[in-house]
Amino acid sequence: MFVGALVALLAVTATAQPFLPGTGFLPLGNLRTTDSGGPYNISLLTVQANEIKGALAAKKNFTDKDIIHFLTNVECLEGLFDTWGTFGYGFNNNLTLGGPTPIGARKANLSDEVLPFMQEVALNEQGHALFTRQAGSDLPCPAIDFTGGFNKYFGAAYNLTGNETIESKFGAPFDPFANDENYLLSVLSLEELGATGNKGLTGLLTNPVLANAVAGLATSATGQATVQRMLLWQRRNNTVYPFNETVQQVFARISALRDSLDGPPVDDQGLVNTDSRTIAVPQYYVNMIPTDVRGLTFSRTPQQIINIVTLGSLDGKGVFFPNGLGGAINKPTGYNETASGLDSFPASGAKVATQLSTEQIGTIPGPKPPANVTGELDLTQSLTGGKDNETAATRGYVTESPGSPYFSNASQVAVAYPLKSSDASTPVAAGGRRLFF
Ligand SMILES: *[C@@H]1O[C@H](CO)[C@@H](O)[C@H](O)[C@H]1NC(C)=O
Ligand SMILES: *[C@@H]1O[C@H](CO)[C@@H](O)[C@H](O)[C@H]1NC(C)=O
Ligand SMILES: *[C@@H]1O[C@H](CO)[C@@H](O)[C@H](O)[C@H]1NC(C)=O
Ligand SMILES: *[C@@H]1O[C@H](CO)[C@@H](O)[C@H](O)[C@H]1NC(C)=O
Ligand SMILES: *[C@@H]1O[C@H](CO)[C@@H](O)[C@H](O)[C@H]1NC(C)=O
Ligand SMILES: *[C@@H]1O[C@H](CO)[C@@H](O)[C@H](O)[C@H]1NC(C)=O
Ligand SMILES: *[C@@H]1O[C@H](CO)[C@@H](O)[C@H](O)[C@H]1NC(C)=O
Ligand SMILES: *[C@@H]1O[C@H](CO)[C@@H](O)[C@H](O)[C@H]1NC(C)=O
Ligand SMILES: *[C@@H]1O[C@H](CO)[C@@H](O)[C@H](O)[C@H]1NC(C)=O
Ligand SMILES: *[C@@H]1O[C@H](CO)[C@@H](O)[C@H](O)[C@H]1NC(C)=O
Ligand SMILES: *[C@@H]1O[C@H](CO)[C@@H](O)[C@H](O)[C@H]1NC(C)=O
Ligand SMILES: CC(=O)N[C@H]1CO[C@H](CO)[C@@H](O)[C@@H]1O
Repeated sequence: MFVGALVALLAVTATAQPFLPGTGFLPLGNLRTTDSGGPYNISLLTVQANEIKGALAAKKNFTDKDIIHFLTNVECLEGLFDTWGTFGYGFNNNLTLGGPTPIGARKANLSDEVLPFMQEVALNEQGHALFTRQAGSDLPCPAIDFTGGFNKYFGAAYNLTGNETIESKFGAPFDPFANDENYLLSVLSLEELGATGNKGLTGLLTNPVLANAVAGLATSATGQATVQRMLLWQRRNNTVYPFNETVQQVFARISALRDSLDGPPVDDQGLVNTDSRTIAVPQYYVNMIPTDVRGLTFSRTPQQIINIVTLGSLDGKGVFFPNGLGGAINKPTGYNETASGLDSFPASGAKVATQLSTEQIGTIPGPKPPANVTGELDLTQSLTGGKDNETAATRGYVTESPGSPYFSNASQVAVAYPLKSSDASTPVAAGGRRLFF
């Protein structure tokens, strides 16, 4: 029966071209397997455990179809912004299914150094929207506002309150299409919501075919974001109009804003690591791939994403989505608020401020060149739990007993090829250093 179902599934999949929006959903539980190799000790994977707990709470009784519908909203936002900015036009009607042209949509003023990369990103994003259609989403793209959206979003990153706008504060509105810097900052602001949000969905989709596809969305978005970070890094000292701050400073504000809107976890990161506690690279190292201390990318729940793109709007409307998101997953609130851990985020449903405020991020120190050997030693010390003084050596999430090893020595992993040591007495292992933890 299982084999029969699989063959039938493959046959349907292989002949399902062209797709018919609104069809093609698979029954729940297809191809589920169980694993008898465990139990596994995941007690050290606190970041991942919290992400999954929060995500399961967020999933409630939403179906795979609801998740695919949610993805239509965010892939329309990203894909339309990238396609308009790069090519000067939007999706064809098979992708929008009648959704309107976003407010403020136009071709961006991009240099030849940036344009080819953004073309690749835009075409990838169109593909992502196509995936949601082929997976059965029949929701039209929602109403989207690029002009108001980016002005409110960047305004919030500058902590503008009340009637204050970017125009009233800085003398001109923010134009996301104005030049390489403004466009890249805007694209990356959204890209990493896709990267983290899509990853967060992979463990929640009941159907593994859909989960596999959404893992592809997440890895693709992460790759795109890394290219964008690199392009921004190369322009990090350029002044951003109208803020009169550098690219690096403006992006640090965006990162702090996103982190303040996604609840307790400290996950969002700037172009340089300025928070030594929670990240795989030492302080002031370049940070093209934001990860936890294990080098694993982060996840966000749909509700966290909605809280970010609507700046904590309780009804899920405003900023980029003037009429809200289509489908059942359309509010920042709505999951079990009595469960423990991150499950309760956001407790009140409102904008949640956490560890990194825009005030704290304030002035960004200039990037220091990577200090090779020092950093390597810091990493070694932190992984083995030695010399933990809550600076570069303090990573991980156990803070109650500073100084004690956070990592056990239950396992080991090779993390790097040996670097030349400035200290002649420090032995360097051949063929990769094995760190015990
Ligand atoms: C839209 O889809 C229909 C059928 O699914 C197809 O015939 C048509 O060529 C598509 N249009 C475009 C512009 O891709
Ligand atoms: C489950 O779904 C139904 C129908 O959509 C809804 O009325 C109900 O409130 C949901 N229950 C929970 C706990 O989310
Ligand atoms: C915002 O502007 C409106 C009218 O333009 C005014 O009534 C209101 O008092 C202003 N609010 C603040 C906080 O300045
Ligand atoms: C396009 O961007 C370049 C480089 O930033 C700038 O010099 C030029 O003024 C911009 N053109 C327009 C029309 O905005
Ligand atoms: C921009 O900031 C610099 C200092 O960082 C300052 O010297 C300059 O006057 C500012 N320019 C404008 C137009 O405000
Ligand atoms: C919320 O979670 C708590 C703890 O896991 C559970 O006891 C309670 O039944 C849940 N409530 C709902 C409405 O699912
Ligand atoms: C934002 O501005 C308000 C006053 O308008 C101030 O009280 C608050 O501390 C500021 N927050 C940050 C994070 O800068
Ligand atoms: C940016 O400025 C720093 C000094 O603050 C300098 O070391 C670096 O070379 C500059 N990088 C670029 C790409 O302009
Ligand atoms: C923390 O430990 C590192 C490595 O031992 C050392 O270089 C640094 O000075 C220490 N910082 C503080 C504030 O103790
Ligand atoms: C799981 O690993 C943690 C940390 O290494 C250890 O303290 C704990 O005893 C382990 N649990 C089991 C059941 O092995
Ligand atoms: C492993 O951990 C145990 C208990 O924490 C400790 O006694 C032992 O020395 C450690 N072994 C190594 C190789 O670090
Ligand atoms: C490329 C680089 O950063 N090299 C540095 C490695 O570390 C030594 C000692 O701190 C420095 O002298 C090098 O400049």
